[in-house]
Amino acid sequence: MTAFPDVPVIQYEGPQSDNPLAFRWYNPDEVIEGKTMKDHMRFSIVYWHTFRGTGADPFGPGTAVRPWDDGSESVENAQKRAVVAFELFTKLQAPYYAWHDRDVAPEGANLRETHANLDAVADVLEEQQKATGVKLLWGTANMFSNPRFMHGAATSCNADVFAYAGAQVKKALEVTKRLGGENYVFWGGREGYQNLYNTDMKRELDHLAKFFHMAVDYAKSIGFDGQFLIEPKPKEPTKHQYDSDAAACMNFLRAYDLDSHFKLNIETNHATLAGHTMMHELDYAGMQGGLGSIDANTGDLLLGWDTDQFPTDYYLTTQTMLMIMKHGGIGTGGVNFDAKVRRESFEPIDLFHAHIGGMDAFAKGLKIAAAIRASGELADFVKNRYSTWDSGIGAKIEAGEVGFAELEAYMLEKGEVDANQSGRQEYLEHMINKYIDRV
Ligand code: XLS
Ligand code: NI
Ligand code: NI
Repeated sequence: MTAFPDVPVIQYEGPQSDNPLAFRWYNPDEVIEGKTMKDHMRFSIVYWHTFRGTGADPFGPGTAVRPWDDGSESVENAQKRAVVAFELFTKLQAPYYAWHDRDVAPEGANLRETHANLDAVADVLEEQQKATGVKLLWGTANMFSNPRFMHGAATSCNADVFAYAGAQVKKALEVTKRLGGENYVFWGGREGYQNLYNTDMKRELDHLAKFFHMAVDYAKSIGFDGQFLIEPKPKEPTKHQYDSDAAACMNFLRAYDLDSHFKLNIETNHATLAGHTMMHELDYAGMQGGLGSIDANTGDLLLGWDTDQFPTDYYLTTQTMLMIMKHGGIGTGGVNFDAKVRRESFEPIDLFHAHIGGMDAFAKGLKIAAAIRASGELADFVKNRYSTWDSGIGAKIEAGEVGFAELEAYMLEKGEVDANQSGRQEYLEHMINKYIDRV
């Protein structure tokens, strides 16, 4: 049985290929800076958008044609779907995938039944992982769809909801461990507020931290040694999400003594919703030692919500790979396509076009970034721009040898600052184009 009879295993054919079902740039075994493309990217496909997305929007129902799915919430349907998912992962040569507990298995009549459903589907996932070699990048728990989570999960005003969420994450951690998951992610879901009149923000944040500490303790007790990740997002579904951006997350982690256990999973469309670029969020997380993984998508700059589109923009992928390489790589994380095909792209084949385009855009971004790094042109410019800090008064300031009194004495003697140099933004933007042209 095959769900995609007309799709072969996608192969690298090179930039001149006109075959839409081939990679033009993603060549898994090609070595760049001493590492294969496969290991640089660690591509991952998400279960939720790709296998549970229907294309429904607030104005109409789903449009997606998915012949393998009978549309029911049965365990049997979920198990069949899992087999199809691995056919797609394999045909795209994606080494990893990621899920929420509720994507892979349906909720039962009670928690006991829900746990059993998850186990029953995990049996198939485990079997498929073994048969194909595809691995689990991360697991997570959906603590935002069910109405019980209307006020949040760990930050709910209702203590029972916190307890339910704890039980759910306990199970999700066990299944993630069973499937060899390399990370475990917390995206905030409904952890935030719609208004402050009814919200005790301090109490909610204390609870959130307590929840994370419980997760760390439980992971330790079962021997799960995957990396914990928090996924910043500023808004949607709530008006203010507590994990609003990389800086807010790092502050939260430090304030509650969680920074040694958590890193960040940075998502492009969340960065732009926060009023930042992906490059900014990656550089910030990286310089704080908190860069763990990325959710690779893009937004539509004319739309103000999380559109989760597949990335094809070389500037975006170049900047992303420049930052990842600058900060020493993605570790146990990956380039995870938290992206969905448009409602109008309703055919199964669109899932392939979408991922091939995203993987190729990242592969080319990696090559461009490597070329920029190899020439040293950009790094030299930046180094030179800060050269006044390498000797003289700059070096003394950095070394902590002087205070305001010495600075005053220095400036009284000198009278005026040395001339400033141009930032050369336009020169640099044009220079980056040179590498995009040449790769
Ligand atoms: C939502 C998030 C979500 C997480 C996983 O905006 O991106 O998909 O990645 O819960
Ligand atoms: Ni995401
Ligand atoms: Ni998102």
